[in-house]
Amino acid sequence: MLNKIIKMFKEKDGFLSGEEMSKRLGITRAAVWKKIVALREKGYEIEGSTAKGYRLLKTPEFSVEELRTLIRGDIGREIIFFESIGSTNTAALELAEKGAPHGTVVIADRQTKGKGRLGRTWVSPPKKNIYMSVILRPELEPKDATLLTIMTAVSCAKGVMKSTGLKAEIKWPNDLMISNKKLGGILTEMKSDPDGIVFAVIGIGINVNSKTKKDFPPDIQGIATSIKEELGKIQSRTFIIAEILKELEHWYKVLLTEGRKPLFDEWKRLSSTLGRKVRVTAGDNVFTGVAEDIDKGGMLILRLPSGMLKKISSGDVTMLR
Ligand code: BTX
Repeated sequence: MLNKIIKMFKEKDGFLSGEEMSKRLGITRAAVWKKIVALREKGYEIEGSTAKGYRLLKTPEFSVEELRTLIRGDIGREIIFFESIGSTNTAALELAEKGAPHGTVVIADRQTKGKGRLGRTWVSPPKKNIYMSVILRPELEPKDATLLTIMTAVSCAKGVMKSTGLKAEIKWPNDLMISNKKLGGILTEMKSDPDGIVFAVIGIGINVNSKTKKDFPPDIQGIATSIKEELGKIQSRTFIIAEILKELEHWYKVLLTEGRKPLFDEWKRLSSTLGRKVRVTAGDNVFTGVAEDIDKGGMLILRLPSGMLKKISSGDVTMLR
């Protein structure tokens, strides 16, 4: 119902009368008033005039109701929002296990146990950044799960670019970077059986309005950035999420209908890794070389100083020059 009211406000520039709203929504004028109060509590600035009705002046920086009005496709048709949760990925895995449909999105204002890869922590200051997980049910083999990470990285970089104008780059395998600092990360988890992937959860963390010095511990301050820090002003998480979900919808279809080539071409255009001298830490092994390419499974192809090629399935990349 709140989504409908927001949509009605957006369709009209001026005031909406209480009578018109009550007619269109099929509720009493007293009930309309209650909905207006609920929206104001969520941060919407709504002017009320006895003679003219209601007019929307300002929407909050993040609103799940507004986000729902911006979704057109399968991804995000169902959005589950938590003010606080351990990890949106863990919540999404549980929901997927219980049968949540393809495209279900879990979003939180705050994570108390945000997860990175390999048991690391994703620092998640409240009400500032994007913490979001998307449930997918792709017809893919588990060995191709990296395609989902690649697809998500492309969608995030393009979504950030379209909503903010910032040119985010992708550092293999799962980092979103701006000026060599970490803007975001992707964590793909899945359940599979002998027939293939049963479901996958792609977790997206993007620093939107965090202040690195204030919101992050000292060990991350030197390596992290946020959209606000790059642009100098608060950005709306609603619109950034909406653009990312739109991109995901697009690239998921491209992957299923045209295969991986267009996706890989776009990834390569957005990559900050290829062509660079890098050090890759993969478990106990450290390799240095030039990042030449990714193979069709998303593995990094490194040209070692000996001239030999080495394929790496996962690891942490440091740029050397
Ligand atoms: P990663 O293992 O590549 O990166 C984790 C590392 O990044 C940490 O060890 C730390 O050094 C650094 N780091 C931690 N928090 C931040 C931050 N906010 N900004 C920049 N650097 C940071 C990357 O793992 C995958 C992250 C996925 C996060 C999303 S949030 C929604 C979903 N739910 C969940 O629990 N995880 C995902």
